[in-house]
Amino acid sequence: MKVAIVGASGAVGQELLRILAERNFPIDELLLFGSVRSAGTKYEFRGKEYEVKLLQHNDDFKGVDFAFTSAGAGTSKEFADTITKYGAIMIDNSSAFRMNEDVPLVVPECNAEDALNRPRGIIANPNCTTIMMVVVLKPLEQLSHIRRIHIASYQSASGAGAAAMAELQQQYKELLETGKVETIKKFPHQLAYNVIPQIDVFTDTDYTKEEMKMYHETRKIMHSDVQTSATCVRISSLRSHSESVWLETERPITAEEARKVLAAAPGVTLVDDPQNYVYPMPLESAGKDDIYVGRVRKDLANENGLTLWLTGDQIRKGAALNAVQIAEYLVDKK
Ligand code: 11C
Repeated sequence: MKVAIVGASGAVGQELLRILAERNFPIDELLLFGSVRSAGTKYEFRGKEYEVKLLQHNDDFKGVDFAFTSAGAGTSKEFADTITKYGAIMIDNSSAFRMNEDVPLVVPECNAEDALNRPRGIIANPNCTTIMMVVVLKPLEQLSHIRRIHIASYQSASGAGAAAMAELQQQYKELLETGKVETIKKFPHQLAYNVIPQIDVFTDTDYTKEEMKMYHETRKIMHSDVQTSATCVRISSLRSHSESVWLETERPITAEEARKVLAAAPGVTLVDDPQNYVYPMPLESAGKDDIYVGRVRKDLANENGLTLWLTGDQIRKGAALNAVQIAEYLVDKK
């Protein structure tokens, strides 16, 4: 396979390199692309050094089988035709095409087969908070249709990229050294020792774009009429997002039933022994592949309700790993 990574120097690009190596993805030729800033940087992959080339409108994508793109929605929109012109399958981590009817939005544990119908040669990777949640919802949907979901998310700095992670660390350093935070660029407020109830910009529904992504993307991936109301919050953990999820099903399902299907579900690890202080936490799911779920219990406020807590590494399953799993599915289908 000839594989390209667009946005190779970013947090997701770097994770893609690690995951492709770890999972032994069949690569004969690897091309790395980036902006003017990262062009010329060298990265090692399976013992060989690769230099990042400047992404341009030319024939660099000729012969490429899979192009993983993670350089923002603007770049994806601008370069989609250049990337797919010679038949490369573009697996796009940005929000550029997620809701387009002619672009499938795929989480392999939920709707892998949607990846087979891609008229534009583009497959979209969902937003991380959505990916993590639908992996857990899918086995529950098989027990009974999920009608409604309420979510409070607790999202790490990693969701805003490598520079945002560095900014959070810098803020703690500045607090220690001077007692005051000087560096606030990537977040609307100081994040160190704080909680910010805003991720992305506000829309005319008074929900943020991040919250609206959870509404629309969940319906598209699950082929469902489910209604979702989310409050997405940035917290000062470094890596790995968490979500508190309340869901309402058509028939009431018990916590025991839910635990049983979750324990058997692909991509999910059940960590649910609260009496012994055992539940998912972002520090423990950071760097791991699965979505960790626990605190499964009946919702006291809704007789058809169930509530649970989940954590997952936003850079891995929330982005790079999900993209690689889509490519693996397509390689298997060839
Ligand atoms: C965050 N979920 O945590 C966002 C990052 O649509 O792919 C991913 C944004 C996206 O800030």
